[in-house]
Amino acid sequence: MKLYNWQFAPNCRRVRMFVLEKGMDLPAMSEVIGDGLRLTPDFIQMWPHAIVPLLELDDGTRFSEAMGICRYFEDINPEPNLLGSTPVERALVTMWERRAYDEGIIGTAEVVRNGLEAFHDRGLPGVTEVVPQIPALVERGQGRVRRFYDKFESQLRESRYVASDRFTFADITSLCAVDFAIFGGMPIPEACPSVKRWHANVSARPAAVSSA
Ligand SMILES: N[C@@H](CCC(=O)N[C@@H](CS)C(=O)NCC(=O)O)C(=O)O
Repeated sequence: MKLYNWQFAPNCRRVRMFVLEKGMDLPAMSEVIGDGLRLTPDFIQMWPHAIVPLLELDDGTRFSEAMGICRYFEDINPEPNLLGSTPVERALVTMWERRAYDEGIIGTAEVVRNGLEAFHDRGLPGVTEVVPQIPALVERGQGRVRRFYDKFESQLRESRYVASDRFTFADITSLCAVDFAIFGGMPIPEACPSVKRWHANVSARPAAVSSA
């Protein structure tokens, strides 16, 4: 089994942290970022979807999408459960994990991909042709991340963890989202003390430290 990885990328960290929380060893990893923070030509030729994380099984089956990869790891190694152990908990984990991805990670991606010179002409991931940056998306992304922080503040005022009374994949994606937002110049606002408390708590987990 091989995990095609970009160490800095938040979506790859979602998978690395999930595997470590499972108590599994990380699969063999192949770093796919070359010059100028670009996927290497060899990787794109092998995987024209041009996106990581990508998992390759020993029989040659390949699949990307962090959620799909983590679902595979949960199925082959069910404990500790991270995707929900009842129909209701699974639905809640899916909902909060998706919100963290759509609002936190994608909101920050809008800011970074449309604002940083390193992503000039690469406004979208998973696309190999030129995609010009749209500067107006920086402000829109910042608004999205502000709403993400507000929504998670309300939730974490009521709950120790994001989706449940225990740690789940929703916390993993939320942590990756917050750390990516911090990198993108959007630290946790002072008005979000519950997010700060939760962030300090989950950041201290060994899997959080080792996956960073
Ligand atoms: N929906 C995908 C998103 C994956 C994604 O956006 N990956 C980024 C890194 S975080 C990527 O492959 N970027 C390639 C590039 O920028 O060329 C998932 O959840 O795994």
